[in-house]
Amino acid sequence: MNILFPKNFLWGAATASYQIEGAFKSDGKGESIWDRFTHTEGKIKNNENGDIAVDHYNRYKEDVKLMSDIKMSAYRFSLAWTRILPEGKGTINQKGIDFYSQLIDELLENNIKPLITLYHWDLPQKIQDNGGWSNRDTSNMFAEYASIVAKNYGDRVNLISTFNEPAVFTIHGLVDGYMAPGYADLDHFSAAVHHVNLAHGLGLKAMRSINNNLELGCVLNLSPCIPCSDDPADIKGTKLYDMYWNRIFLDPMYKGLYPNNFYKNVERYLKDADLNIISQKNDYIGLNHYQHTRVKSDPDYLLKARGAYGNEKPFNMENVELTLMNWEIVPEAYYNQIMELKNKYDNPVIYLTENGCAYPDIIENGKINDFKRIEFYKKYLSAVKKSIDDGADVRGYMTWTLMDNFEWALGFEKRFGLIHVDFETLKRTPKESYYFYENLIKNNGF
Ligand code: GCO
Repeated sequence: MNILFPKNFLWGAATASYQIEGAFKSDGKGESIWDRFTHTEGKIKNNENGDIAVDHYNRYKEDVKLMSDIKMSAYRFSLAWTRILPEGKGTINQKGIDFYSQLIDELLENNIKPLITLYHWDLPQKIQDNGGWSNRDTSNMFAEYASIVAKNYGDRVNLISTFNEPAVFTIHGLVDGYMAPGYADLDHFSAAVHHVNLAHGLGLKAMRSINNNLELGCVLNLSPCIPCSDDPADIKGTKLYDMYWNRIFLDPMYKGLYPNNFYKNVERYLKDADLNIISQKNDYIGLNHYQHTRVKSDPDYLLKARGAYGNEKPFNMENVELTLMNWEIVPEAYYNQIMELKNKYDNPVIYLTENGCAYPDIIENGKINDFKRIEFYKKYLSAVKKSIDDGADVRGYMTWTLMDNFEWALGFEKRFGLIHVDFETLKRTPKESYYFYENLIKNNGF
């Protein structure tokens, strides 16, 4: 063994409410945009949906036990806004509050630190009906929701992220329509970008006014963008792509400014104090990272974003190893991304909130020998270790994901879990990578 991590490094897994919980209208839960979107014919591969997902709502104890059996020290999960506030605002649904309260207690009893994400894409449909993120009121509603979370769980949970991957849900939700709510409307998109940023700032403020001990930040998916060739057009396209995918949330939140070329799009939505509210001090950055992005000059660069999600493989080079998502395996990009945050964003505390890979794992003789996933983890964790050695303040690693689950527009086909789930019976079976993770945790390295 030669790769050792710092003492007290957090080892965990990440999930998201819509992808695992199911129970889509149990115990008073309201409708979210993902309920609506998946129930619309033709939006999701094989018309699948998360109505049942992997039934974590009813099986959370079993799932926590699986984490505790290998001594995970952290678990990152998101709350469904519509369980807590079925209509997005107004009356609180006590049963929703209770569900997450029980989950948190179960985690704490098992020495697993809970990390909450407030918003992993499942906006209350009622709020969407009033314009969703294009409406400035939504930012205030988000802050109200955040304060309810801080009041109810802040005594037991101190790490809270406002959003998961705002670039993904705004671009895919409002530019190419590939994800909920499924629009292609650039004005809606620009307004949404600003209001999500604002909601982040207002959310931080609201939570801090309730509890000053919380550690707060945002989870961003960042990926170094590299041009496909030295053609100046490709180089220019890459800058643009980088702006949309990496900077329009990171820079306002962590630097207090919009990229110059984007400013004109949001100017009309900006009010005086907004940028100060948005850029108030974050306690950490949550980094989700899967691959780097190769960019070709393309006037439809934003619409082509879908390719980066894994539906097509337009920009991959030949002879590069790919995962089932058609994502390239490039651990150096992970190292570079972490170091960029260290060097250009003021050496922040970093939690690695997602990293992982999909493979077509199958059970053979009762075993799932996902050795490719183990190799992936070894490579990516070596990159993490190198970044720590080079001074990055990385405090923990959450693998995506605990167990196979509903992969958004791609339905149930792409398996990312350490634990295999039979989507018919919902039986959980640990893969070999789960046992690799067990040893990793035990040795604090590999
Ligand atoms: C995202 C999300 C996860 C995904 C994972 C694999 O990045 O899209 O945070 O919900 O399932 O990244 O695609």
